[in-house]
Amino acid sequence: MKTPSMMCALLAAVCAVSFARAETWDPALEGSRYEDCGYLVQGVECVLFHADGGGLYVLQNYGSYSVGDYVRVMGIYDPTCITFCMQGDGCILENTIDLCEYDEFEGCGYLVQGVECVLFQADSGGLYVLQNYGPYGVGDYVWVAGIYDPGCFTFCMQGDGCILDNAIGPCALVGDLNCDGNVDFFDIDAFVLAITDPAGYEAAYPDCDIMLADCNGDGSVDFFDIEPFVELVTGGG
Ligand SMILES: [Ca+2]
Ligand SMILES: [Ca+2]
Repeated sequence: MKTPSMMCALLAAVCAVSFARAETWDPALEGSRYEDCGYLVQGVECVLFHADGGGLYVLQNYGSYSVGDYVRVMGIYDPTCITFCMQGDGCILENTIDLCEYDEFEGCGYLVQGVECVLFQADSGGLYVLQNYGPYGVGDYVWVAGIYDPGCFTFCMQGDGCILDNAIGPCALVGDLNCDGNVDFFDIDAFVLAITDPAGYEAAYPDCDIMLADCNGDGSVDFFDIEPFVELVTGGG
């Protein structure tokens, strides 16, 4: 096994190789600017940058970051660099390195059974592993808000990444007038009340949203919503 001091010596050697190349850098290659986020991972000989967009790179500059950190790297891509790392798809030279900010995710979707895990099938199209499922299970229609991590490592072996530190709750369903999470025949009485007596509806269902009776999505709750409501109830039941 390598000692820490040996590893430092090896890293220094990488820098020496990279700097040597940088000194003879061809300005014509300035166009190959590189920028991406990804994880720093432990390779066979070196710490490497595993980019979200694909590729495993040796960095000239690791800053104060180490294995496991999620970082944004900007530099110049050199596919032909020679290092002792013996793996990867080239080097990123003269690079800056900072913590990478994740995108936020918020949306509704169904929890579905995947090969290894329960997954979140978002209405917006992606299939995600959630960090927190709360009391919910397969078949539930839920609202999820959290941090989207496209490069997470899980044993689920499928999906488009993870949503971390997420909140999860029931998702408001159009037509769910008794707000029990389903659109079915039990919503009919509440729907009729909503369109005929809005004040009576608010009194009877103080925790529900009367706008969920706007089944044709025109912004008002009225008799024009009856036909699309019937379609929702009969189609969903
Ligand atoms: Ca309902
Ligand atoms: Ca309407």
